[in-house]
Amino acid sequence: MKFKLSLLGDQGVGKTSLVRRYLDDSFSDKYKSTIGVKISKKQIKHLSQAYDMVIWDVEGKGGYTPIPKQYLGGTKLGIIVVDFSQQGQLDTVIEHSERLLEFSPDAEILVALSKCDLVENLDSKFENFISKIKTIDCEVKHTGKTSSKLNFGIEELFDEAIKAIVG
Ligand SMILES: Nc1nc2c(ncn2[C@@H]2O[C@H](COP(=O)(O)OP(=O)(O)OP(=O)(O)O)[C@@H](O)[C@H]2O)c(=O)[nH]1
Ligand SMILES: [Mg+2]
Repeated sequence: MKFKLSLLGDQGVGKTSLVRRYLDDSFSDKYKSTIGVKISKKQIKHLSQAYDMVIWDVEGKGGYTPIPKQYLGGTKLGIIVVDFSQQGQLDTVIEHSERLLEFSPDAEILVALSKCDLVENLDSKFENFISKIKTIDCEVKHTGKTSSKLNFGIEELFDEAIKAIVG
């Protein structure tokens, strides 16, 4: 089975870094903004079934700036990346989920809280975020703490993503 996974979120939140860590276990402190979209593929196995995951790493856009329909259309899994070291995280989730669901109404949504290595009192902030996210309209299947820099939470996040569509 082949499916499309899209990463979306504001500029510079760490979408490309998540993909790079997941696909080739590397990280760079240098920031090179994605222009348009970068598509990668990964074959995965889940419960002895093989899947072709096509990852769309979409350029960061905030503030309801339009994103071409073909970037987000046909998405089975949407990972909304939120920089957890910055403010305004809940609004970001709402904004990007609305944008995704407009083009892919059946997409499952996950939230990746990125750059958690920079966050003090991470656990209490996480609890707080989880209680707030339950109050928003769209259904979020999973929210994970991640750091591409220190390499935590990423494998788990993609595992949860796959579980969200195959059970
Ligand atoms: N400390 C820390 N920095 C990170 C982490 N992930 C990414 N960064 C840094 O954040 C900057 C932006 O990372 P990118 O992965 O390029 O962000 P992006 O969301 O793909 O950006 P656009 O393509 O412009 O939308 C880079 O300088 C990264 O090194 C992280 O987990 N921790
Ligand atoms: Mg990028």
